[in-house]
Amino acid sequence: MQITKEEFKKELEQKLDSQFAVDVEHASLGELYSALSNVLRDGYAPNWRETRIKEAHEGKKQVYYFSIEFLPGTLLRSNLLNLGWMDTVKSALKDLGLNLDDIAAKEPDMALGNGGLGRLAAAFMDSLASTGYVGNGNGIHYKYGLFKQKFVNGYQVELPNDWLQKHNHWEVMRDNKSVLVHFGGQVNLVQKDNWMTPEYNGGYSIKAVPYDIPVVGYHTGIVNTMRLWDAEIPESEEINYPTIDDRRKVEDLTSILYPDDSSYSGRLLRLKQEYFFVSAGLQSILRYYTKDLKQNDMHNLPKYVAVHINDTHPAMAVAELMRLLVDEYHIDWDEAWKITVQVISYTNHTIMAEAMEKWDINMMTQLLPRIMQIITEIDRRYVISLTGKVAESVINDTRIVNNGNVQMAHLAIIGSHSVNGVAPLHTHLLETEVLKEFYELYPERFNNKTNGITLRRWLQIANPKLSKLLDQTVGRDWRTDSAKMLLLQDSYKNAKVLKQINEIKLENKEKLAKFIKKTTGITVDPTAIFDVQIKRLHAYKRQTLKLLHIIKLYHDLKNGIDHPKRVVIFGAKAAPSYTYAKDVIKVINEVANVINNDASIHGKLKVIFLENYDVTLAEKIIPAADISEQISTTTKEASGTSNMKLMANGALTVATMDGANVDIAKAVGQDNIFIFGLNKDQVYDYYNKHDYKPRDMYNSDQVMKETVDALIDGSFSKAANEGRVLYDSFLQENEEFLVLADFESYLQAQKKIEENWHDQRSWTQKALVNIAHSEEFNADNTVARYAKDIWGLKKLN
Ligand code: 26M
Repeated sequence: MQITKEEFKKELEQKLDSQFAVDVEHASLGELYSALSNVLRDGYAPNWRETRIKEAHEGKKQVYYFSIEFLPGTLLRSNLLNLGWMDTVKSALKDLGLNLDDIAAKEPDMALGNGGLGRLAAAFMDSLASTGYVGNGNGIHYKYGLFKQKFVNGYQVELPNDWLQKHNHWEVMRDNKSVLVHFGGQVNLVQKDNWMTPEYNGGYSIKAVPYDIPVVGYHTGIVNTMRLWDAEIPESEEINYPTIDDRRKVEDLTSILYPDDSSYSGRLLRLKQEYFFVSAGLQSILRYYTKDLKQNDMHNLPKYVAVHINDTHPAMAVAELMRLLVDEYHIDWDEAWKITVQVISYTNHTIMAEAMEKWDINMMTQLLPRIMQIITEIDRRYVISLTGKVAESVINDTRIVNNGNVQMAHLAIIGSHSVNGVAPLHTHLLETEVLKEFYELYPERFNNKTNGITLRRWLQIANPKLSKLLDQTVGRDWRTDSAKMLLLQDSYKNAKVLKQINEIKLENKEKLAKFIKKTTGITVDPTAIFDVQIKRLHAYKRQTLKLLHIIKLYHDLKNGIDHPKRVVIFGAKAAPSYTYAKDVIKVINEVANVINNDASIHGKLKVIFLENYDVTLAEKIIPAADISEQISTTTKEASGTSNMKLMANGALTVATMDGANVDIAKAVGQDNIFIFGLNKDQVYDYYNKHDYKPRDMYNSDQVMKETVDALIDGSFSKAANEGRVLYDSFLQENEEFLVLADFESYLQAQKKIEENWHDQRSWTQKALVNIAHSEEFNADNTVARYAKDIWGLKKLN
């Protein structure tokens, strides 16, 4: 539905009046946000209703994307953009003396995810709706999102993120679509009507209540649904929960998002969360299939439904779908198994062993007795099917139930028809190293789907000026057909375009500089190199390598060796229980303090660690970046996605040949990226031969020694203990992340960056090539490949 400026103004005034009894002039920004979002809701509501009717009517296959995390950030501007209202509303607000950005800043960031995995899920939602597919999200309606990060004396402090406190203006609670999820008790199988039927003794049910959040497609008229489940006490059981404390125990189930993205915790509540949203989601799918689509033959389920599991967190979907088919719909086991495997597909997001989920059998038996029975049966049949055909060791390594644990990745692989990695190198490592034995058993299941990003958010919304320049140089079509962005290369030698790219970058840097001043009090020079590393804090991502580079630069400057002016900007949250990552934060903050306050270096180097990195902050930082730091230990970063966002905004990448950096290098060519460090074979050589001796490197390299020693020689005395922890970690024999092994090579790459910086014209040309080729990482295309190769979807008419 389109709207004129005058219509919009009238609607806004009416909403302000009816909701708050104020006029535009007296409305607060919060009131304006609320009224504006309500006008917008009225705008897309008909599309949302019609999409549902169309779906049911056309009966096309739909994908359900199961993810324990969705990280959409804020939705006001993306809904405005996708509905086609952005320009009209911006200009109408301007007429009223208002600014959209000020109003949009009132929206709480919907941070229901940790990082890459959750953000990818949100990007896929947007891309499905924007390219014409019916795709549904299925997840958890967490009361508290990912913690808010503050620094106190340089230490990370975590505060609750009460994003719902101010009400989520987009969601609709649909009580009539609630389902019950059963936990605990005992199960006996009894013969009933010729069928082994489970009889439950004891246990309890929790009511799963869906909150539906619209996913507005870009100029498609499609509005899909992201369904997030909340836990409540079933009305019939209120009597069993007489106290507030009792009630709280139920509500706790969906209360917090686990803030760890790199190691599994084995906690009972997490297991409950996983089963809760999986069971609720599958029940609601089957209800739709039978009631709305009026299908009665479960054998046709794979023609209508694809269930995708985002990492192993929803892997219980395999067992739960089996339970529903066998116990509730009385489908024979073998038939049910075929259906299940055809319906389910799985994405792996990590090769880090400590992140592989496993659940204790006893815990699972107590919480989910029927699910544990089913998993045991799947495992038993799996073992039988391979006995005598492959080596016993292969069976033992790949079976689901082993050493008192349920291996969730094994359940996911055995129960899916498709297993994909998220970048070619990552998929290759899955096939040849991490999941080698599975790859030999099921080669046809493995495939790669390189990650992508939402260019709508990271260009159109975050960088409107660069977007406009693209309009002027390649035409507006790039906004729907990103391949058109490649045409920007025709302007490679166009002085005017190069100048505009430069000016836009400078304006974005000025804006960020103001933000930095406001939030940290520190003055930074917008003409300096803005060198950016933004991602979760993790040893393998090596914020520590950046830190060593900073210390090296500082030493040089103090010794009269000149460097171009540089502002290093970090954004990173550490998992609250990850002490090493927290030590890194403390050290960076104290190093920053010393450097930022050392007048003797004349402001040539500034180090800014911005608090509370989230999607909202990313939108401020990314358009202002000159350098994108992608410096993980080769083989460890499955893909990375900040690398893609930063290149799209014209930052040049300094990177190891890891994850999707490999593909970025291929896309832009060696001249337009700064590659350094060990390659995958060299890394695996160290791992296999156990002969990485960082202390020898340190002893034989004076520069390295001086740099690393600064961590313990009193230079940064406020982080003496934490500095020692880092120092020891770097020098440990066979240190897993090979920090010092890449030190020299990293310095070389940074030297090259400085040389290039002096030639501004050639720098901007490189930026231009990066912007043009970022189209290769458009999530719309990623989703198109999932839709075709894995899910078998057709677009809505
Ligand atoms: C698991 C159990 C308990 C608590 C938390 C978790 C958990 C949550 C998130 C584990 C891993 C989680 O995320 C991993 C992740 O974000 N991986 C990243 O996925 C991106 C999208 O594919 C990739 O680009 C990154 O390289 C990869 O690190």
